[in-house]
Parts: sequence; C-alpha cells; structure tokens
Amino acid sequence: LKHDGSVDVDNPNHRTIEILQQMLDYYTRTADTWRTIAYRKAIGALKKQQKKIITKQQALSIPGIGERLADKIEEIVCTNRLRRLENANATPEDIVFQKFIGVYGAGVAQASKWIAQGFQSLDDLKEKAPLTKNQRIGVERYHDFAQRIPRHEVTMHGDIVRRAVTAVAPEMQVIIGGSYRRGAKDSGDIDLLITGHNATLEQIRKLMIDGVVPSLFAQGFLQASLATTSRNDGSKWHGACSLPGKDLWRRIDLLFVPGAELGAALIYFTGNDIFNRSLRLLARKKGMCLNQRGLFKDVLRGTDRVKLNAGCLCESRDEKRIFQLLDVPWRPPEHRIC
Ligand code: DCP
Ligand code: MG
Ligand code: MN
Repeated sequence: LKHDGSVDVDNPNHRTIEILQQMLDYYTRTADTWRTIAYRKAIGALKKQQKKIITKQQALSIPGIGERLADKIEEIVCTNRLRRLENANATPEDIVFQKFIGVYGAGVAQASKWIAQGFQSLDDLKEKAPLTKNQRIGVERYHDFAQRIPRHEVTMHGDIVRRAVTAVAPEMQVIIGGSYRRGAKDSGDIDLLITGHNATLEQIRKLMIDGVVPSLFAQGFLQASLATTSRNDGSKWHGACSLPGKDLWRRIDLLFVPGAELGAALIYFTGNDIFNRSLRLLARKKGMCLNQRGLFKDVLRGTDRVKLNAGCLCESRDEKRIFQLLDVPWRPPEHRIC
C-alpha cells in the first residue's frame, strides 16, 4: 500500500490486494478479529511478491497464506472479483448489521438479535427496542461516536482531565495513549493512562472514582459512565465526555496504572492491537509472558498451554527495558502499526 492507502499499480498483485483489502475492511467493520489478522497477513505477504500469484498452489507456497485465502486469491485472479465480497456488500441486512455492531456496547450477538427481532434502523431501535441504559446512549450518540476526533481535540480532552487530576494530586500523571500516542492525526476515542510514580492501583482507583470522576461530571465534562472493567478490580473506566459548549460526545477510556507497572501498561495501551498480539506471541515463544502488568519469565504451562503460575516478574516499569529483555529493537510508538 502506498502512503494514502491505495495500492501501488506497479505491484504485479495490485488487483488481488485491492480486493483483499475490501474484504479486510469488511471484516474490520464486523469485528471479525481472526479474519482481520489473516487478511492483513496475506496482504502483507502478497505485497512482497515480485511475480503475479495466479494459482492456489503458488499462493499456498507463500508463508502467511493458508488454504482458504489461497482459494480466494485464485478466484480473484481468474474472475477479477470475489463472490464473497459481493455477497458481503449486497444484502441490505448486512448494511443494517454493520450499523448495529457500530452501536457502542453492542457486539455481534446483540446486533444479530436486533436483526432477528425485525429492527431495521437506528430509529427503529430508538423507538421500539427495549434498550439498556448504555445501549440507549450508544444509539442516541451513534453519530457522535462514529466521528473521528482531530488530534488537537484529543489534546484538549487530555488537558481537562490532567487539570482535574493534578488539582487534587499534583504528583500524578496523565498520559494520552492509544492511536494518539502512535501519532495519529485523528482518533476513534480518547485513551488516558492515569498514573503516579509511587501510587498503587488502589490509591489511583480511589482518587479517580471517589474524587476526579465525580468532579469531571460536576463541571459538565463527563457525560456518561459506560463501563468499569478488567482485572476484576476495575482498573479501566469507560465513559463519554464533551468539550465545554459543544454537544458532541466523545468516547473516553481511563486506565488506572500503578507507577511500578507503567512500562507494561504503556505498551498495552499504545498498541496497536495487532502489534500487541505479535509482541505477546513472541514473549510466549521465548517462554515468557507479556501482559498489561509486566513481562514475566519462568511461566509454567500445562496442557493446552494453560498457565500454571504467574511466573517471575522481569520488568514492568520501564517500557524500553521490556523491549530489550524480549530482544526486540526499540520501536517508537509511531512505528507500532502492524
Ligand atoms: N488494545 C489491545 N487489544 C484490543 C483492544 C485494545 O491491545 N483488543 C490496546 C491497543 C490499543 C489500545 O488498547 O491501541 C487502545 O484501544 P482503542 O480501541 O482505543 O484503539 P486505538 O486507540 O489504537 O485506536 P482508535 O483511534 O480507533 O481508538
Ligand atoms: Mg483509542
Ligand atoms: Mn480506547
């Protein structure tokens, strides 16, 4: 792909890549994680080929391309199109389905359920469907949440939260993570790490949930609380916020991070998701375990690779040191896109 996302027409496989890219876009919209990974891999592999790949056998000989994708590549080359793609784009139900899974908090299961119940539009949902409080917010603010957030606005949201945090705890830090930290010119949501050098999770959680979050609601910045998740102790807070005087809601995620775990949390919360997956896989291959709390070694695994113990902590505070211990050259956040 060229920088603007289009395929280089000099590439002998450009037409195949173009069509696979459309499939990838479709699977990304339907949140089909495994297919998304398979297609990204196949596209990456095809881009490196010097010759046009025509047959299934040729496709299969390329690492990263499996049986089913090899079939599709042959079909694309022979027919100049992909049946599956036309199916994917053809039915009106698909379009409704894609819309429904775009509702915050609604997964594939919920979207299918709404379709089965006969709802055909967001207005249908709004007027006729029994919605939970959060689903209602997801539907009513659908168009808000679907809009990208320009980088300078993400900065402004971060500043507002930082001011509220440091007003009550000057030693605390607020770091903008996610796609913003990777240098994106716009983001899907606002991801903030809340941390302090010596702070424990319990201290940060208390500070935020009892103090900062209520005060951000009171000042009219936070609009809704949507979910508290992860690590069964609530280290993540999901909600919605808006800038003063603007009736445009944005999704905001707060991650509470003990100072001792900042490095591992930064890697996790900077992403992207595929980069995280490959880094975690690499750690596994080296007999280690990487998660948002740290890099661990001597992890005992039983059958089915089930973890038998947590292992021994190698590093957690220092982001760069985690790369070193994994024997991976340092990658600045802007280059963490797979
Ligand atoms: N993350 C992950 N695996 C997931 C989801 C998220 O590792 N399944 C990590 C990597 C992401 C970070 O959390 O970069 C923030 O998640 P977001 O969903 O906010 O994704 P981004 O910030 O990367 O992109 P966007 O601009 O769409 O918000
Ligand atoms: Mg994000
Ligand atoms: Mn997020």
